[in-house]
Amino acid sequence: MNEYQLYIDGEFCEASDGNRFESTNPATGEVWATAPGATEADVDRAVRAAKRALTEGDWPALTATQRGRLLYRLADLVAEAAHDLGSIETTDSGKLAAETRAQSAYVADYYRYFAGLADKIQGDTLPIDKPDLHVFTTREPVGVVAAIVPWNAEMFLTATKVGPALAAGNTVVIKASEVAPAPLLAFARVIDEVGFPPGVVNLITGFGEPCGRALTSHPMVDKVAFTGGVETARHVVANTVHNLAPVTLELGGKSPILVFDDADFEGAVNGAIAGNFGASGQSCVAGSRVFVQSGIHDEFVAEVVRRAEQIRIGDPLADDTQMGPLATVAQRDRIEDVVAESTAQGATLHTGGRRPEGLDDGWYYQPTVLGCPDQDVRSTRVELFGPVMSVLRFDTEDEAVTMANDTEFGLGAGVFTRDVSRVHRVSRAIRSGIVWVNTYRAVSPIAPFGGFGDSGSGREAGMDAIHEFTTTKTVWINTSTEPMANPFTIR
Ligand code: TXE
Repeated sequence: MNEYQLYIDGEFCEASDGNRFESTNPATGEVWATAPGATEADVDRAVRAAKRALTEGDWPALTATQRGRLLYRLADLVAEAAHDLGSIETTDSGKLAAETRAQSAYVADYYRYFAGLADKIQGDTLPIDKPDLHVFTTREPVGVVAAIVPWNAEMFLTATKVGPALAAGNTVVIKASEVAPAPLLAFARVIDEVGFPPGVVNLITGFGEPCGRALTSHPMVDKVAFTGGVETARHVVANTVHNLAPVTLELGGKSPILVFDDADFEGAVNGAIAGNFGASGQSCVAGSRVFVQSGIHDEFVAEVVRRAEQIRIGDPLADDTQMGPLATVAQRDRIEDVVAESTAQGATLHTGGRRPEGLDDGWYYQPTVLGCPDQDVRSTRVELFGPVMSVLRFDTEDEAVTMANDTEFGLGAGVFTRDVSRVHRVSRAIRSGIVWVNTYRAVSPIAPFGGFGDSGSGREAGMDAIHEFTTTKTVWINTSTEPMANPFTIR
């Protein structure tokens, strides 16, 4: 059994009430680790440590370049630990080791990108409309950041918050998901090795109640960066009524992939496969509504089904596995319910829709392709967070765009076509934070990431992320040789 600890104020510790909860390996259904569930008192201690570190001690005295150096060191240590951190993430969340290890290694590039930005965060000098005044702005850290991270890409979703937050001089309390707390609690050892002043980075875990609630409503929290589901986001936003902290929300979606008759067929099939079955479909940018133009619709469905049926499902730690289990049994139960409801509503089950044979211990589900007559079918409406592709037919470009935009979400979109004018028309018309053309699921530290509508607000990555974690200070300096005028003397 692996026993993890919280990391508060530079020390590893247990929860104040001594309680621990169990974490299950989704590939086997067996408990493999335990973690302390942070209490309100633990949350309070972590936030106070972060508050102290923000204004006292070594952290606020560092130059921006020195902060950047610490982030470079973090990047190097993450790169060294990538294989082990990836294995822990796979064991705890069921996500494929090939993905978690590669993602942990790429996470180092996120820290490097933000390390480089640390001393490039600058304000403006203003050509002010008054004599004898010199006015300039600086970008200041917002303060104590609460970073709430789900289980589906933990190292990555932590880097997109912690990288820009630290580069800008903030301090952070990271809350790891109770579904898979181990990777981030293991990451605390890497944080400890970097040598940040105590309290700059704190790592806790626990359930929404009390841990998530206590953290997001804490009066000393100045900013909340949240990735998770829409319903939880509503609680988070409601909690911030207590501290009025601005909130960045990254909430997943029901992203469309539009495949036109003139598309490169192989590329479009690969886009749909990657968008739906990569990470067992447990990806916020899953392209789970695939719209295919009539001319190639039947051929496309046949090929996608053939490819889905070839996917090797199994132990996510094994090198030759292509798809692992779902992260929780509740997740699989819900997918089964929605697929059953969708077929009852008239969807055709082209393939999948069942648990794979011989993998009874873990929470596995077959790659599934549903042919949907319209978007009244439930699988086209709700985020399933599983390997379920809903395919719909369209005739005209306008029809495709209208159908693609018929959703509350707006995170990603894929467009597959060879027509360059259509590329511009369609990517302009689609309401989503990201559009991929003839590719899908690409991310980079350099490119802003985030959504429209119920997919969230604010942007992670790129220079935009720095703006999310800084606030403007305006400095007015009287340069006159005369003292400031008496406000009650009328001239
Ligand atoms: O996420 P939750 P869950 C979607 C996906 C999935 C659904 C539910 O559709 O099926 O959300 O997943 C913490 N105050 N996404 O239940 O509940 C919680 O402890 C503060 C999309 O796993 O949103 C965890 O650390 N925090 C997605 C985090 O919120 C609270 C990724 C996320 O958990 C809280 C994951 C509270 N009151 C799920 N209650 C994406 N955008 O990629 C819970 N939490």
